[in-house]
Amino acid sequence: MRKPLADLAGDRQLEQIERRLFLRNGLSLGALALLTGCDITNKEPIYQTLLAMSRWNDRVQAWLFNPHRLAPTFSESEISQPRFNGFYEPDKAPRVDPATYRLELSGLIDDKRPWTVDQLYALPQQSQITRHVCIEGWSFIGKWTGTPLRSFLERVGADVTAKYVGFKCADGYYGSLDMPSALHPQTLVSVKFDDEILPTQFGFPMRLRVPTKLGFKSPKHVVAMFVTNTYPSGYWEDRGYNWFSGS
Ligand SMILES: Nc1nc2c(c(=O)[nH]1)N[C@H]1C(S)=C(S)[C@@H](COP(=O)(O)O)O[C@H]1N2
Ligand SMILES: [Mo]
Repeated sequence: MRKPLADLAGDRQLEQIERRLFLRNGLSLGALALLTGCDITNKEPIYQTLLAMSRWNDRVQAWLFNPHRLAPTFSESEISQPRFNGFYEPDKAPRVDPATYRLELSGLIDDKRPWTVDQLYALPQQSQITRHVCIEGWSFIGKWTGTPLRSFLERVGADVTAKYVGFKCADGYYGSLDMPSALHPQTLVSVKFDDEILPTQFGFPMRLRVPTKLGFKSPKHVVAMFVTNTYPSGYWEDRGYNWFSGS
């Protein structure tokens, strides 16, 4: 079989381009994931490019995958204008009542008692300033505060040898993470944005923040969390996006 063009370009050269693009601009990861969603069926020259891109995406992900590798962090002065995204207009973001809100736990978790907003706020918190990258091709740098998902999972006695952590949201959105990503030190159960209680549009009362992955992997308005060995998929994954989508 003939080698694809990407191989002819030489692995080293490709690796350098990969590295440069990724380091220069987190958007390349989103752009790549988007490209790989394309149905490559014809033999146009673009086919070779897309094929290379698709291999490239997998390779970037494999290269990036390291449970100890940290997403870049930034300083307060680098914080930029936030941007809303959802599968609806911003004014349709769900209004969760903090008085009746409960985070429901299920699956491979010992202590399944639901959590109130106040209980979530009482958890030890840490802040991080990271870049949020949407697959649509935009990003911003923001500050999120909360407790590491790892500590939360340990506290409720989750089986951290299980494969997945799944999330259900107040707006019907849903998503999931592989356990190593869930246990990554920067994966936060976030209750604040920009030092304030999470605004409605940005996920009140609790959202995940997963800076090692594309934005759609960070569910907002989380109302249920479960640990499972059965692949839970996600809203955008069911519409063709790559599940791993990050490092
Ligand atoms: N509940 C819920 N979570 C969601 C979404 C959504 O539509 N509903 N959109 C995802 C996508 S595609 C992105 S880019 C981010 C947007 O988060 P932001 O509004 O804080 O920028 O949330 C993700 N989490
Ligand atoms: Mo997104």
